[in-house]
Amino acid sequence: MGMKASREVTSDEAYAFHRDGAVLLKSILPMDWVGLLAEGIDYANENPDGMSSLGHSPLRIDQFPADRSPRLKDVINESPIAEIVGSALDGKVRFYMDQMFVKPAGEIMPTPWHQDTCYYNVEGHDLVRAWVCVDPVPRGASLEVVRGSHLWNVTYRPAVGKTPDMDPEGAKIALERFEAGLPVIGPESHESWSYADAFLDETLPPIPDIAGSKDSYDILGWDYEPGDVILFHGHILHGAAGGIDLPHSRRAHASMWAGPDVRYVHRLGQVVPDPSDLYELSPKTGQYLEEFPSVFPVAWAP
Ligand SMILES: O=C(O)CCC(=O)C(=O)O
Repeated sequence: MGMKASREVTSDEAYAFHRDGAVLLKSILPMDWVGLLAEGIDYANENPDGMSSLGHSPLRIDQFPADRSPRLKDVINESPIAEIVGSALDGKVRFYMDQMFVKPAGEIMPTPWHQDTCYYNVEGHDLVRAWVCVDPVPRGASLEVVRGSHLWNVTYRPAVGKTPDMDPEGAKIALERFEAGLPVIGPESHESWSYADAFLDETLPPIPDIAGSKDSYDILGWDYEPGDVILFHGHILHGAAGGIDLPHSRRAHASMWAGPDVRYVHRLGQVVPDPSDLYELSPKTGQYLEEFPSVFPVAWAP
C-alpha cells in the first residue's frame, strides 16, 4: 500500500501543535489504512497477551500490541503516521511504543487525566503521540488536553500504583533497582504485567483534579472521524471524557514517536516496561534514543 498521507500537514497545523501541545488533523490518514488498523486492533483484542489489561474493567488497554498484531506492525512500519508526526515536528522520528484502548459499546468509560511522560522511561520535548480511532467519536468520548500544558515544568505522579506499605518487599527491590541505575520494571514484565504492579513515586506531585474543576482549565477537544489523526505531546495533560452512550465500540490506537531530543531516564515510578529489545543494551539516564539505532531506527526524516 502507498505510504503517502491523504494530504500534507499544513504550517498552521504544525504551529498549532507546538503552541497548544495538540492538534486534530482532519482527513489525513487514508481509509485503507484505517481499515488495516481496525483489523490490527481486533486481532490484538481477540489475542490478549501478558501486557493486556484484563482486570475487572471492560476497558482493554494493551501495551506494545504491534509486537504481536501483524497488521498493527504494518501500520507502524509502513503507514504515513511516521511521516505525519515527523512533518509536524520537522525532524527525524523513531518509533518508541504503542498502545490500544478498546472501550465497549454502551456508556463509554472515561480515561482519567494524566501525562504520558511519567509512565515511561523517556523524557524530552519531541515525544509525540499519534492517536487514531477507527470508529467515530463525538467530543464527549474523545481525547481532550489542557491546552499548553506540555510546556509546564512539572511532572505529575502517575494515577496508578502501590504505596510502599502495600508491598514493602517489592518496594525495597524497586528502590534498589532504581539506585543501581536499572529499570524498576524488568524485561520479564513483557510476559506478565499490570498497572497495579507499579510503585507510586511519592516525591512527584499528585495530578490536579481537572475533571472536578474543568472550568478552571483551558480544555481542547474535538469531534473525531476515522481518517483524522490527533497529535499530542507526551508531556501534555490529557484524558478522555466519557459517560455518553455510543452504539458501537470505540477502538483507538496510540503510537508514541521520538524526535531528536528524546532521552532515556530511569523513573522510580515507572509504569510501562521498556521496549523488550532495549533491556540488553542497558540504557543509562541521559542517553538519547538515537544512541540505540538497532532498537529505534529512523522511521521518517525530512
Ligand atoms: O483513548 C483514550 O481513552 C486514552 C488515550 C491516552 O491516554 C493516550 O493515548 O495516551
